[in-house]
Parts: sequence; structure tokens; C-alpha cells
Amino acid sequence: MKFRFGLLLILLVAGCSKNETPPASYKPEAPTAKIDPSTTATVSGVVTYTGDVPKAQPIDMSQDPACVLGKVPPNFGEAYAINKGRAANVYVYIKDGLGNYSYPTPPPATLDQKGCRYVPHVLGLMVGQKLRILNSDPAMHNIHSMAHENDGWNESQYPGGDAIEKTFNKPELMIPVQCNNHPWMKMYVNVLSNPFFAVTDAEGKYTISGLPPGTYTLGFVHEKMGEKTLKITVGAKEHAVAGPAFSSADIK
Ligand SMILES: [Cu+2]
Repeated sequence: MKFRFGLLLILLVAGCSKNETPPASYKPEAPTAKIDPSTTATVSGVVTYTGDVPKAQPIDMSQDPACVLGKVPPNFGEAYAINKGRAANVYVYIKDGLGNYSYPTPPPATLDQKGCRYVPHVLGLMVGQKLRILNSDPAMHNIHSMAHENDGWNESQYPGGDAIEKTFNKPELMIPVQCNNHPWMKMYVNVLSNPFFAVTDAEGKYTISGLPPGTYTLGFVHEKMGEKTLKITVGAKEHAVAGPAFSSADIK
């Protein structure tokens, strides 16, 4: 009997030492993996739109003569940048599926004020990445960030004034930024905890590269049509193609 008890104990100990899988709820805080650059994958695509495109709203900039200098009216709003069934200014990001990797902070991004508009209209940043705000106009601007998760701010910038530098410390999507001097000026900042994001160009195209192989949920966010998601799987060095179709029914 004594022998049998001893054997049972040994088996139990052996069983425990094999069990190295952490419970599902375990989430390490520090990055645990590095991306192997020799295996990275790419996802790209086109964001399409079907249905009637809402009429672009004309903008009257005449309240500030510095905004109409050299301008040929009329000006139009940027809410629906849709051309030949393709949607620009859609923020694309990895919503889910990434491991716990560490990423270098990307170089500073630029937001310019040009012709009393924001350039670009939709911008992506990684947490901690510097945003340099420029004023290329002969007009005085007032940049007002209305963040919820991050600190909000509200600062004036003289014509050709020094760049204003800001960073965002928490992930937050579609942070409205507007100019208190020119009510038509509005743009959106998106902050992500990883560098895998893009904004669709004038042809509705985007590319996200440098991804570790895996299965991901991609998010596609538009300021007026909300978010659509798509699931993709990419193996090492593979290239996946994915793009959602928005339509007039998505307009909120
Ligand atoms: Cu302004």
C-alpha cells in the first residue's frame, strides 16, 4: 500500500509541472513578444459606398477675410468624401486579435491648417506619438480637442506661429477637433495602442503592413456612417485583401 501511495504522489507532481498554460483571464501588462520582421504580413483593400451620396454642404468663409484670400468659391464640407463609389477618410485599424507586442513609437505626425481647413481631415496616432500642429494660413486659428479619455485642450495659434505639440496617452477613436474661430473647421484624431492603422485615401484605398501573422478583426470607422468590422487571417508574409461596403442606409 505504501508503494502505491508514493507512486500516486509522483504522478500528481508530474501532472502539475506540465500545466503551464495560464488561465484565460490572464493578461500580462508588460509586452511579452517581439514581432519577427521576417514573417510580417500586409492587409489592404478598398472601402466602397453604394447609394445616393448626401449633397456636400457649401461653406461660407467670408466671416474671415484671411480665409478667402485667393479662394475660388464655393467651398464644400468634407463629411462625405465619396468619389465613384469609394469612400475616403475612413479610419481603418486592428480592433482585435493582436498579441502583447512592444512597438517603437512612430515619428511625429503633422496636422496642418491650410485654407482654413484641417489637413488631413482624419488622422491616426499611436499612444505617445507626437502630433505637430501647424498654421500655414494668414488667419488666426483656435484648436480645440474634445477628447473624453484623453485630456482636452483649447489653444490659439497665430498665423505662421510656432508648431503646437501634443501627445495622447490613451486609446480613443474619433476625437473631434474643431476651430473656435471658424465653425466649419472640424477633423478627427484616432489614437491606438499599436501602430496598425491607416486612413483611406481619395480612392478609398488603405494599406496596413508589418503585421505579425494571425487572425484579426479590422475596424472601419466613418464620421457619419459609424463602424463596420471584418475578420481576416494572414499567415507569414501573406497579403490579405479586405474592404467593407458602406451604403446610404448606414448614414446616422
Ligand atoms: Cu480656424
